[in-house]
Amino acid sequence: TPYDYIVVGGGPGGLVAADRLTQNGKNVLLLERGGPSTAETGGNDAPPWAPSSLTRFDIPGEFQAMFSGNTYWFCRDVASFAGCLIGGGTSINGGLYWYPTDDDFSTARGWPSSWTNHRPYTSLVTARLPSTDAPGTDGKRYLEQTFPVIQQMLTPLGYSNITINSNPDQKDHVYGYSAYNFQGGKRAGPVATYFRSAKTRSNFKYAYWTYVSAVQRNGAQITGVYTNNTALGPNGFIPLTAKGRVILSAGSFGTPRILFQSGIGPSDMISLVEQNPTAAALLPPSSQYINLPAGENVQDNPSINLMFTHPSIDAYDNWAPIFANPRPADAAQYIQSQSGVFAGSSPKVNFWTALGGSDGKTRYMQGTVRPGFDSVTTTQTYNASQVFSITLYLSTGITSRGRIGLTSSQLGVGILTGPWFTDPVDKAVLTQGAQTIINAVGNVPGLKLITPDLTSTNLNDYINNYPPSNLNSNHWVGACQIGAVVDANVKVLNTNNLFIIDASIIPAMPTGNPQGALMSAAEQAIAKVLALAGGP
Ligand code: 6FA
Ligand code: ABL
Repeated sequence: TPYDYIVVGGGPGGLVAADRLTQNGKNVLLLERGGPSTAETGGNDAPPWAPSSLTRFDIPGEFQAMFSGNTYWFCRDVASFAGCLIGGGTSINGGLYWYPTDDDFSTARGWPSSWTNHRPYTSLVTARLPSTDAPGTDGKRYLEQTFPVIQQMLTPLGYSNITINSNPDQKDHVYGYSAYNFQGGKRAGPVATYFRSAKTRSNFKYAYWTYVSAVQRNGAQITGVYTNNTALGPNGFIPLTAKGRVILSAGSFGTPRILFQSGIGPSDMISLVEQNPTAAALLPPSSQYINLPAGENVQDNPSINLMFTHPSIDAYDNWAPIFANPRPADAAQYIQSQSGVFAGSSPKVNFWTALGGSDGKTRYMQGTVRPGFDSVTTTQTYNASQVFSITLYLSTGITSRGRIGLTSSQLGVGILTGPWFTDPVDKAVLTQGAQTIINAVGNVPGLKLITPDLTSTNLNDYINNYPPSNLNSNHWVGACQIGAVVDANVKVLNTNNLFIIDASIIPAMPTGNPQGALMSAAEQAIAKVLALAGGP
């Protein structure tokens, strides 16, 4: 059967799009390469201590366990973390959720002027998915020992304590409890909101385990999608209706790959596709290639970790036993009432500040504070049960950009040019911001910085020697940015009916972890697609 709209990818971008399209009466097919996540989507991968209705994707406190074991939820053919299951990144991420700032959608950040009025769209998102900074059903916070420590550190620097999402535009010298997109003590996000309502409509169909390799295209006109799911059409080909449209929502790595395999993108990328016989067979004739900078000029926050100890901290056994052998009282409390430590993920406190650079530009620095650590490097003895980490991210205002794309004719995707610190001013500003935080250690009795170990190294060397892949924050934007790859209606340039709605259209790094800004952008994008004449 031909469809009016085929949405490729069930991450936050695709789920917002599919829900609004079906709400407006359109016939929609959503194709997701992965499988279920939370229990309501058919998932049953629960920790041994929990009933199958509480999967690892439902339980926020299982977040740190996403990085060990058989991590089948990450895309195997993406050389960076990317969620390959329904919900995309939102089914496996830390759940930090920030309402966007006005600046995030400003022309200064690369948005067309028709996009700067984001608030009505942000309100649509926050009405369906309000944030919470006390995620359990009992409204209490747990494992919050880092909060008073951070408070004592930052207050003398002039920071104030705010409810972060009550004041989205206040991002200078502020801190507060971490806010999440969880509901009722469980991971919620777009799956428990947009996907849930789309599924109630008869004009909505979706398929898991369906990998889209390319769109079929006759010049500017898309006529269908090529998939590996032969149950959906002969050889897995699914046609569009005459006025039909395809929306690519396969994420920052997945969407450019589909473009390349459809003969859209830089010539070096398409030539790798030509070298792969299976993929080459699906390309349009070379006279129909569309040269667009897909994958180029991407951004991701450069981030570094600082590790500390303080006698008041409970490092929560560094989250190691949470899947197999959690603290019994915490597990029991969570099963009984979806409250306690497991109702939240690892980040507990966030802060932001504005920093000036030698180029006269303002950049924002975000701090994310969590009990536990990734890797401590120190010559000092320290008490591992008292360690907490501050991840410092440089966000809005960063000037560095890089490139992602195909790494070989095997068509895996990854980072071609790291986007971190390509502009030395970004590095200098993050170093300056980190120094200010380190200088505040003395504000708190008993607080010790253990990494970087300043008895054996200095901050500049620590940052200069930081392994580039560890600077990765998983916050990729810009690969198919508005103005360069898509137009102001998110239509791929030089095509009639191919659209993109995912993080790749965002032209520059938003102020916080991006899923809130992305969902607002998706609401705005789908409204523009629906309003655009010529569609089904
Ligand atoms: N963002 C936040 O705001 N807060 C966080 O705490 C946070 N944490 C993390 C995190 O801990 C990790 C480990 C990662 C990887 C990301 C985090 N992010 C966080 C970033 C956030 O999750 C992403 O910015 C966000 O999910 C991006 O949304 P998109 O819609 O752009 O893309 P996704 O990758 O989420 O979804 C793409 C979907 O398409 C997936 O379901 C994938 O399986 C599917 N897909 C890909 N290629 C496909 C294909 N060829 N055919 C069919 N389906 C395909
Ligand atoms: C995010 O937005 C980042 O993308 C994640 O990298 C981050 O989680 C979460 N939010 C929570 O702040 C960290 C984990 O806490 C680390 O243990 C892990 O090593 C790191 O992600 C991997 O990038």
